[in-house]
Amino acid sequence: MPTNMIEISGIQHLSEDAEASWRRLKQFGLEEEAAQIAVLGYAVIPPEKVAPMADFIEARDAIVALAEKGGASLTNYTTYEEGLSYEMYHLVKQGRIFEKMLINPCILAMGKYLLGDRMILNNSLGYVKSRTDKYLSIHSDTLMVPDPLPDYLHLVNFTIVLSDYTLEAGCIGIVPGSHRYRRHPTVPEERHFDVMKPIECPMGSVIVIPGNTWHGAFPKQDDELRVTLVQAYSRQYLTPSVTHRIDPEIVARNPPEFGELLGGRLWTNFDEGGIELEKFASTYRAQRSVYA
Ligand SMILES: O=C(O)CCC(=O)C(=O)O
Ligand SMILES: [Fe+2]
Repeated sequence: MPTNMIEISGIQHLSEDAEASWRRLKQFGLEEEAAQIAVLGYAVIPPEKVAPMADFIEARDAIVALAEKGGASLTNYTTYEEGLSYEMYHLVKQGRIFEKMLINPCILAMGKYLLGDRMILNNSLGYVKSRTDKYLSIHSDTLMVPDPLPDYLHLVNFTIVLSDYTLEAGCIGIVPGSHRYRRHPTVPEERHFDVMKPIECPMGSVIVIPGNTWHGAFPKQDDELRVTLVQAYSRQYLTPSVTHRIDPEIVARNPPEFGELLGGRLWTNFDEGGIELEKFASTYRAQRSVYA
């Protein structure tokens, strides 16, 4: 094929993008985690690959302070739904440490491998949880998407663990291999807690939960606070859970990647002026390359 035809077909991009993705994974020492995701459907990235402990402490303290300010301790850190934590929404708008975590290079390397280079922010959540005898029922995070789920991912949840996760402390449970089912659990399966594996890991770990993988959480049997920061990213076509409307000053003080995660490269949502051709043309590549 003449070179220009190869370019048009996108095959050239696919191989370049795949190589670039692999280089990025290697740069952060994430080869084993990538293999775990392929085989088991999840991975736990150890703290030292992600960020200095001071960043995790800062994020933990910021979340606990927000929870306190919101009156969480008055309700003993419960929210309306069985098994859910006290939740705080759109943290990216609520502190510099959350801005920093959004663009954490190690998380982005793994995210872009799983979701393509044009991934966007889907959700930014804080959880604080205290003692509870309730499980969080088993589900997959590709909410609102009917079965069968595709082989590639729409969405990935990066759960940043900000207190030590143990079974007693009510850690997340994952059903290893469940990503292969490519469907949501049925209603009875949502309560098959005996197949959930407890994900025990120290503060600062990042649990990668691809959107096809079934997970829930165990009852919390101690009185320590469980603290979690969740950053979910998705491919560019999935409607984000949180708004991308954000103070332009926040975008301006961060590297360009930050604005891109908040929709800066999307060609959709245009007005009377119509399509911005450059954004459209470069987006087109994504349909030929899962890494684009
Ligand atoms: O941290 C947990 O308890 C699990 C929450 C969950 O399912 C999620 O973040 O998607
Ligand atoms: Fe979930």
